[in-house]
Amino acid sequence: MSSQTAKKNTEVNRDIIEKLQAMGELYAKTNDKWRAYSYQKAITTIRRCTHRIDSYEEIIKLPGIGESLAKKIWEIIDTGSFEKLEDFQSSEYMKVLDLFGNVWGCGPNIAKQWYDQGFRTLDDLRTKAKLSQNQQVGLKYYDEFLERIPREEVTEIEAMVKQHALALVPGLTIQTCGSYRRGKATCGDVDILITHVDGISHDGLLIPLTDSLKKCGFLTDDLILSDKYDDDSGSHVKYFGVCLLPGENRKHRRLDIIVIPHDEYACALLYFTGSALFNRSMRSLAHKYNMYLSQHRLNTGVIRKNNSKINMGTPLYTPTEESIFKYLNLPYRPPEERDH
Ligand code: DCP
Ligand code: MG
Ligand code: MN
Repeated sequence: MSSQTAKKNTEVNRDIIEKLQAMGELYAKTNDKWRAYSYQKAITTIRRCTHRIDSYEEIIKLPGIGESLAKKIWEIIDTGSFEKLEDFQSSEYMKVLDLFGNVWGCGPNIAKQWYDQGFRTLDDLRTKAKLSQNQQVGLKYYDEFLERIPREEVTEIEAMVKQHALALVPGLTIQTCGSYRRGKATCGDVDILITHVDGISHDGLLIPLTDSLKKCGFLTDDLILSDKYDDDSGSHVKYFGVCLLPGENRKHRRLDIIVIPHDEYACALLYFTGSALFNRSMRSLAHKYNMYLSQHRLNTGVIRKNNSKINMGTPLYTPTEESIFKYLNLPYRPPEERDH
């Protein structure tokens, strides 16, 4: 979770981290969660090393790195290559899993199922597989969804959503989160968070908003619309879909909109800004303080038994992101420093 030093240290062991990252991602694609997690843990540990790692003895002493992983790390340092990764990357199985896993909404389990059913190409899926609505949309825009969205275009998409939302309800707070708020030059999708300071005017906005955006042709396909209150007794409503800006040579882009009550704004903003990895670290830190951090709120005095909460505790007053960092005894980190 260190920020400035993390950048420098990533440089010193960059080749190791990149190879471990690639391997961890492949394991995630085969749904080998345990291995994917060990790789992620090893990466976090190595990122903290302030110098170039250069002996096997040193690796095996690092916390959380066992013998088998240590040997692989040493192979990378000693030979500059990682045979298992290369084998894995060039196997037909991995290539197909990778291809199928990039269909929006398709997890490793479905990718595996399709592989087991004998499918090998996207055309196989189009012609032979039984596809859900979402998978059909995912396939239709397969290439477009793999392309990153330039930051400037995210700003244009945000402007479009703002225009329609504010025409319905003046005074809404509309904030683009995700990788955009973290300052990235390109984004995978557009994540927009909407609330209203008066605490009530956000209610009932989502459907009229998406209707308005559909009418003008901006929203082209729906993926998920959940306008019921979700888990954790929160009251977020969300829309996941596909949008297309007017004009020549435009591409279909993934758009996520979440509408929330104002008293949950800071926790939702923190969650939706991410990164996912950063969120996980924040949550596990909260856990250590017997707190519980969700996209809705930060609770204190939580009692857990065998990892399940037997007492949910009480919500803390969280008017800003800064206040959440403070409760967790962390120095504030601006969005640009929340990749890890
Ligand atoms: N999020 C999370 N855990 C997940 C998925 C998402 O905590 N499993 C949170 C953190 C993310 C945010 O939601 O930053 C938005 O999710 P995205 O999938 O849109 O991720 P990013 O915007 O960070 O990256 P990208 O540029 O790929 O969209
Ligand atoms: Mg995003
Ligand atoms: Mn998103």
